[in-house]
Amino acid sequence: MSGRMTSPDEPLDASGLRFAIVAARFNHEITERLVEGALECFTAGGVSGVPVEWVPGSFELPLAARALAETRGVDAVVAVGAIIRGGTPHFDFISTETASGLMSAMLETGIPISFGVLTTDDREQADARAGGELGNKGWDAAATAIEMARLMRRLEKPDEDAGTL
Ligand code: DLZ
Repeated sequence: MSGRMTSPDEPLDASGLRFAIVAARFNHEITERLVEGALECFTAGGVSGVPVEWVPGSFELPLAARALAETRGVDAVVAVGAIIRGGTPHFDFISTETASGLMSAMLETGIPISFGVLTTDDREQADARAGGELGNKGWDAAATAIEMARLMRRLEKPDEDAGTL
């Protein structure tokens, strides 16, 4: 499965870092592929055995992401979901609250939480971004988590950072 790699200046090196994934079961045919992409990215970065916790839908992601960030000693969390527009205003409520809830959880905990949540008009657009012709946004979210974890390690522990990170 292919995805965007980080820039040449930012190698995909997750060694020594810890991560967790929280994923929404709603639209699971999509989110399972996003989780797969995220796990492949972590493996490519040198980290295996990243735990995956499931919640019912994207609306539940912020609370669970926050709990993971606070209790698991992780350097970053990846939140995965697929919000697909239907015929009601549900889409707008869920996508807005999910994004703002994840941002609040990230700022309140100080732990990076990357936004691996698709917000698409239809299933076709979601398929394209979950291992289809537009790559895998789960991979991208994991790459972002790695980059942000490295950055936070560098900013918070500059002395330990002189070597590899
Ligand atoms: C209810 C609902 C709807 C209509 N659509 C989605 C969606 O496209 N993607 C998603 O992740 N979750 C959806 N949900 C479920 C809500 O996120 C949430 O789980 C329920 O409203 C219960 O709080």
